Amino acid sequence: MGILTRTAGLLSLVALPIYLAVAAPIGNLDTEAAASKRILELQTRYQQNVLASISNRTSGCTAQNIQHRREWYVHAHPTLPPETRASFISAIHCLNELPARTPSSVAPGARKLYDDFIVTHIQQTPFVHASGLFLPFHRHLLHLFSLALRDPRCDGGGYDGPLPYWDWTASYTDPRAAAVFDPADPYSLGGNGEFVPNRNGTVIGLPGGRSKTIPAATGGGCVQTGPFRKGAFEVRLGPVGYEPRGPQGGMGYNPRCLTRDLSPEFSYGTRPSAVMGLMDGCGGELGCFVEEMDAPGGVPGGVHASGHWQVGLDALDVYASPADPVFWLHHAQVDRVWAIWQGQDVSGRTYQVWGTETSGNDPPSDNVTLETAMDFGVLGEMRTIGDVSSTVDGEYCYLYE
Ligand SMILES: *[C@@H]1O[C@H](CO)[C@@H](O)[C@H](O)[C@H]1NC(C)=O
Ligand SMILES: *[C@@H]1O[C@H](CO)[C@@H](O)[C@H](O)[C@H]1NC(C)=O
Ligand SMILES: *[C@@H]1O[C@H](CO)[C@@H](O)[C@H](O)[C@H]1NC(C)=O
Ligand SMILES: [Cu+2]
Repeated sequence: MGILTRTAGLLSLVALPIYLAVAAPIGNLDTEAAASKRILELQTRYQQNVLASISNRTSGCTAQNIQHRREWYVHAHPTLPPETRASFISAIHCLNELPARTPSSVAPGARKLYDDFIVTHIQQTPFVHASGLFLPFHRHLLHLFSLALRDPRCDGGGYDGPLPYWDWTASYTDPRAAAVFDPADPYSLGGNGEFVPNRNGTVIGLPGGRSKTIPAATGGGCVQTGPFRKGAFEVRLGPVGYEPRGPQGGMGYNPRCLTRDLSPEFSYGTRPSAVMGLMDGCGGELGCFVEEMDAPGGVPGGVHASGHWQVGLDALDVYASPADPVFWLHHAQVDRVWAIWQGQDVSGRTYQVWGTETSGNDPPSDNVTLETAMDFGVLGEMRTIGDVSSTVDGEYCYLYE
């Protein structure tokens, strides 16, 4: 976070055109363009390898019935048509209306089915971030969410399509330019939070008792546009990971608007070359891959945290971040990067494990194995790491494109 990026933040406050505001920190456009191209090459190889590995199957997950998870909306990539995005958004609204299954003794603030996902994420945070459970846990959480979106009680039977992802490498120069946050598109996830001048930074608590101040960026208040704007979408649980915390440790009833604070400083952490640093820099070593991916955000920083931090506020809360629906698209992209990495060497990488059972290994815990179980609370049965390692061998059947 050097002088250059801070300059970009100041420029953006005076509302210069986006390309000017972000010109300073980009560094090397050619490097990033080359890295983007290389990611697509690795994705093609992953697709070929995974499809080859299932080419002889006549039942289960086959090349014919595999689901294709696509990007939300980027001009150069396969895109989701507006009616698909509308259906996805409307199913999220539906989950935010259906009753919660979480007992009020566990989380008095959990009122709606959407809250069940936030509760499980809050409860599991001490185990599933900066640990050997990070990627496996979130892969299954996404799957459970995609199943929940098909609730027959929702209009039109909910959303039964593949989960979309947000390719944050495409908008690394400024998340305000990302299609997912396009305030003018009624089928985006809505724009920035309202700009609040003179805000203090957000002090976030990280697992293991550490904390970090995230400087105020370009928003800071309620989301004003799109389907999750103030008045159209309610957040109830949290905050847990920053002040002022919600009642009862963030599990109490705290109805409020969704907030965002899009940051062109932290989006630099999700530039294409950061992904290539994982892919090329770590080779076939899962430990390197996970540690780099899940490192704190910023520059340099891990792509996972930088994805959260560039959205800010609700999405920044390590515990309650599923409160912002962009969580699902961000984590699908994290899962995509893992899947592409696994797919470079299907037999050598798919069932690798690394790390321990606690965040930052605090308190010290055992190394995980393929038999290590993960708890999803009211959302579903336990799963082991081995159950969720492959996107085509177990209960999943999807390919990223
Ligand atoms: C598919 O079947 C062919 C012919 O039996 C065999 O040579 C090939 O190794 C099989 N591929 C896989 C991935 O099992
Ligand atoms: C910012 O922090 C300072 C020092 O803690 C405090 O006095 C001030 O009221 C805060 N400002 C806002 C807008 O919260
Ligand atoms: C866990 O794995 C690390 C290497 O990945 C090893 O150094 C350590 O001894 C292992 N711990 C236990 C308790 O097996
Ligand atoms: Cu998480």
